[in-house]
Amino acid sequence: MFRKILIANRGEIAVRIARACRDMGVRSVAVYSDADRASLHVRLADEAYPIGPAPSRESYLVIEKIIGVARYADCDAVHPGYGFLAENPALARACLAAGITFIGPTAGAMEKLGSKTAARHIAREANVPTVPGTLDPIETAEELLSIARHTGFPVVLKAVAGGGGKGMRSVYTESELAGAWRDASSEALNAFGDGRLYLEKYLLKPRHIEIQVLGDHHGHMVYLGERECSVQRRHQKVIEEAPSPIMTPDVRRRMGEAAVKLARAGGYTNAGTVEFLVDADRNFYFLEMNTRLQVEHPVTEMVTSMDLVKLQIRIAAGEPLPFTQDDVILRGHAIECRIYAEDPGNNFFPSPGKILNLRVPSGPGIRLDDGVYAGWTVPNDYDPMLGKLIAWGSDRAEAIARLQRALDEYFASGIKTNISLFRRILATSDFQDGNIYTRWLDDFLRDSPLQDAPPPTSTLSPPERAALFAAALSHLTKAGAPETNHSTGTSRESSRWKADGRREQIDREPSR
Ligand code: MV4
Repeated sequence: MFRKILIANRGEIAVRIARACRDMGVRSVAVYSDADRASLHVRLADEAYPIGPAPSRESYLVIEKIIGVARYADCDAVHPGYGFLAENPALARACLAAGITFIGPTAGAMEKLGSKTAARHIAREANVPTVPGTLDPIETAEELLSIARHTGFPVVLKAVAGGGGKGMRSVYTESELAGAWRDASSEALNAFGDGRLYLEKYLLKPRHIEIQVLGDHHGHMVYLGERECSVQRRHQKVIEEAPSPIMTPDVRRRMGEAAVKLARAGGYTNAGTVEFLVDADRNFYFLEMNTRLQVEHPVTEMVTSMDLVKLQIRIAAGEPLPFTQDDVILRGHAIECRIYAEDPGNNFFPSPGKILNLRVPSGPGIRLDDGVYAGWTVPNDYDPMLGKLIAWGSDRAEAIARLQRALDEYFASGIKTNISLFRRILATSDFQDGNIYTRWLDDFLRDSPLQDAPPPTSTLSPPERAALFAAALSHLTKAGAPETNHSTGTSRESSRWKADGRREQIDREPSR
């Protein structure tokens, strides 16, 4: 086993990894930018080292700095978390060259399965169903037209280098094809420096369901069931759950086996996720593979009783998987909400700033993976996710009820949060019945303006609510009268995060 692991990340996932290290008796090393000096991951790790200015391009994304700290602090492994360098094969290679273990797949597997078109080739060869369309980038206008006609409308154009819906256009008629091509291509060129596009049949109202896989260095590979991730806002996941409300044991087995076949074909090791689109008849089609631990991994942990980060570390250290596919037993239901510092009243615009008061939920079936504390300032410079609230229940209805209870207990002041969004979603009959698809949330937000929000479905009695409020008030008074204009959130100085957010509001306006 490793002695010391460097955590090349920040926020809640860095905290999550530090906790796994502590549970395993492995020392943890945090790195932090100037904006993160007081961050929770720095406090919870055994050691911490500065890596430069707030912008991630000058800190969390600089491979030489990460390797430099790992060497200086004598680490024997690096965990990349998600985002930042997690899917950058150059970090895996740099670790290898420095004699440090990268906790993740090899650079080669990352390249093969992380590339959308290369992964589509591997899927076809491994007999894993893919959405009908092209395997390679389209070169000419004639080719585009003939492939679109052959595939049948509607079709969707996707960027080879794409992600997050950027460089993606659905096309319903032949006359829209050329314009959509130009738009998608220039958007992709802008965002990724690569304007190449491929084409797929456009599925209407599909679900996004993904399979968690885990492979060791001894030829063992298992699937740990699925996560339903259809509740998304502009290609950002908002709520995830396990299992999927539409899953059957037979479809789960077939999707799981397909995911394992694909990962094996790409020489994959460690934790990975295979994404599928699933239609109303439960036909599934491979979409892409994520070669990292994912934000929503806790719902899988809750229903499998496994610790995915510990397993990642044990696999990277060369241990064989400590169980087989037959030992994977799913129990109960888990639902996760991604809690963000953003303003539901202002189109979910980022709302960083100082957290004045924080009272977090707990109790039966509740797990909170967060990276914040009262008195800490949510920086402008990064994704403003505060953490994830996860509820487990013996069935889906119990998980929903516990999540609603926990949401009502969550109290944060000083920043805006998207807690009210989850209350609204959980109160709909569509969500309660599991009738969700990839555009569901965008449709819901378009069709039900904010005023229609139901009152909080509080499970606290009026005296309990009064007591909670009084406690918060007394804390505020003791802390001295807080300034209401916290410095970072309202300052007029340039904020990269807000500027990015504003740009995305423009870029990501749904086209249909
Ligand atoms: C699709 C699709 C329908 N048909 N591909 C959006 C982001 C990218 N990862 C894949 N996406 C989609 N690809 C075909 N052939 C619908 C979507 C899609 C979507 C997928 C997952 C979650 C939310 C979504 C929202 C809109 C569209």
